[in-house]
Amino acid sequence: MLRFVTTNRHKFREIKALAGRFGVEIVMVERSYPEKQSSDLAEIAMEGAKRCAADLGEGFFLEDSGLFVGALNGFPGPYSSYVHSTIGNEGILDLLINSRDRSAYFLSVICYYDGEFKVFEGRVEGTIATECRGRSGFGFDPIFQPSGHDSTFAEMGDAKNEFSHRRRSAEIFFRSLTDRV
Ligand code: ITT
Repeated sequence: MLRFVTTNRHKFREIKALAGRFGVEIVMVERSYPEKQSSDLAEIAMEGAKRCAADLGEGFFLEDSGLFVGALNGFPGPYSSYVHSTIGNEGILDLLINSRDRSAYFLSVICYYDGEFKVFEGRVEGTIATECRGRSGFGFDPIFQPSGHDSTFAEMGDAKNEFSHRRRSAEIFFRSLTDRV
């Protein structure tokens, strides 16, 4: 049984579904941890895990993720949670109103502690839609359209979990666990 330290129930739900495919059971440990200020998500995840390791011991992981918008030089990136709760999806759409470059990507970094700190990354490329579309998912899902698809993540329902950034980081992570058995 692995512990996933997060306050975000959507992230937990997505990762739990993926863990099940590898026969890995996870439980949510709902707690926040201080997030280091850095432009590097891996560094933020690693520092967060170090803080948690002191009292959680071995056998837990956490995940740091963000939306990186090309025309905004990677903003909001590590500030995604704060930016979503302040200016939200409409705020990002407004910032891009005159922009022809609508490229963006989502990045997910998992840090697992089993006595050592191990990092697993997943990334998905896409574009920022011109309006919010869809009602499923969370965060920036209504404005993110993954490359090769006509729908936003929020229009895809559970299909998002087939090729999202989180799917990619989690799959490498869970595979590394099951490969060892
Ligand atoms: P924890 O740190 O407690 O796990 P959090 O929501 O604060 O939860 P992050 O610090 O990693 O998580 O912030 C990531 C933010 O990026 C998240 O709150 C969303 O606004 C956005 N985000 C990340 N993954 C996303 C996804 O799959 N779909 C939509 N938005 C996403």
